[in-house]
Amino acid sequence: MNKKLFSALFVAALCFSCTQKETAVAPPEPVYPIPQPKQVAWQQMETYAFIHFGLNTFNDKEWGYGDSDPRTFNPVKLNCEQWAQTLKKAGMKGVILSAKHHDGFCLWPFEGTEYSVKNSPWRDGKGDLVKELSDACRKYGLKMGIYLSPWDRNRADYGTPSYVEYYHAQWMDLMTHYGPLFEVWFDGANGGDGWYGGAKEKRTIDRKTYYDLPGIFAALDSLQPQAVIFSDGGPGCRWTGNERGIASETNWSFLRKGVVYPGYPNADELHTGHADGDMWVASECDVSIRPGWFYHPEEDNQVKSVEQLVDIYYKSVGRNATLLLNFPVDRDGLIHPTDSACAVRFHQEIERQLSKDLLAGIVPAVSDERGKPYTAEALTDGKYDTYWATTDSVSSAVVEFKLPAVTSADCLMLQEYIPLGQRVQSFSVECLVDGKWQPVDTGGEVTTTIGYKRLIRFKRLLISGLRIRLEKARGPLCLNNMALYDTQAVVAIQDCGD
Ligand code: FUL
Repeated sequence: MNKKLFSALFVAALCFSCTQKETAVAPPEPVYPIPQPKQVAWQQMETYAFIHFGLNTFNDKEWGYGDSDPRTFNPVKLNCEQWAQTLKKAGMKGVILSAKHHDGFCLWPFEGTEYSVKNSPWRDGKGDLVKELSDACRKYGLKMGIYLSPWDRNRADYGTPSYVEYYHAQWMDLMTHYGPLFEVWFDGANGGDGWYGGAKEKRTIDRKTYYDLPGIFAALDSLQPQAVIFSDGGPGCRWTGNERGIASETNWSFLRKGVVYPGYPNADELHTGHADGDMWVASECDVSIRPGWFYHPEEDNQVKSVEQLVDIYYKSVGRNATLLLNFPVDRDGLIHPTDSACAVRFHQEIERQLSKDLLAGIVPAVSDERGKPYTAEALTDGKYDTYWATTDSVSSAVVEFKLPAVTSADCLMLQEYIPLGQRVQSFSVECLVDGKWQPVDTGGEVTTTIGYKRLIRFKRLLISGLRIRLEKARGPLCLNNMALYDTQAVVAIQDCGD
């Protein structure tokens, strides 16, 4: 390049960056607590699967006592690729396997115990289910997670320090041999009666201290830094307080430090989160596609319908939580065809209902705007990382959309830009119907928090405008996306029984 051309380009670049400086304003300050980037990535997964499988499957149990014979574990057609393909088709982004449930039976050949797949007829005792599933996940692009029950009703030393060493060693093994884990699950149900090496007694432990969870969490942080740690109280994500897959309408992604521990008795607090919490611990909704977590043939006709699953989706993902949907793998070692059909059709139905965003590309009028690049355009540009924000002193605003034509609508989607915190405490929605603004009928669903995502279903209306009043927030507003749908625009997917 000749010198003249170089200096001309240099001056042009300088001028461009000066203009940028003049027009771009500073981003809003975060409002704490805020999520770690891995917690944002985890929430963006939205739906992922649970698999409960083990000796319970073959012995018709939910909570095995710890004495079922390992020789009864024989899933002759087991095929993790069938699981992965099904889950992929059902829109799941990952899968968490019960590597060991309360009965203590290990689905991988852990060297610290004889109570594992190595003493079963499956693959002549040479199988490793954790490996087979992690290979299938890699092949089909699913993330892998592990559930490892702290409570172990098989171990003779449960309740003593040596069991804690054993439990830590199990985690070390799982952390170091099966690739990256996106989530690790610490169940709150623990302690009580069990076989315990033949003692057959009740053992209680101090849930707060016995397992030395901080020690395991530290190892996880260094060996699996991307893994989000689930327990009743986090630190990565928290139980939503029920096993029905339903999050609270008011759902804060915060907990107060040092309050909640595994087995915490106050489920209501877990349900709403602590509005004044100082830790980011978003809620996860776990629910089984059947009544039980494990497979029972008599539940073959009790698989949740597409309609029930869709409702669960709106009440979990649509209320600032993730959905962890459980599949009880059957005695052949496969996801049962009914479960598979219902889950796939559920996903197709959600895709159908939320396929056409009626606000795409429409720039709303806003009562306040921070300045470039935090302008109203960002709300409907379909990008996650661009957002509209208000000026520092403003924590309420009105966002108004004019629609190009009268259209029917019945569902609104709102997203706060959570990397900067969760802020909105209250909002309301109005529609322009026959030239008059009227509040939408949400059927009683309260419009308080938004968080990562809120889906508000309302009575279907023919509308020409939409107004969202963001009434109260913990700081200036930062929202990255808004969308509007007519979920009944196209004929619904048939239910799985049809
Ligand atoms: C509970 C357990 O006791 C159930 O068996 C199941 O594993 C569920 C996901 O968590 O606490």
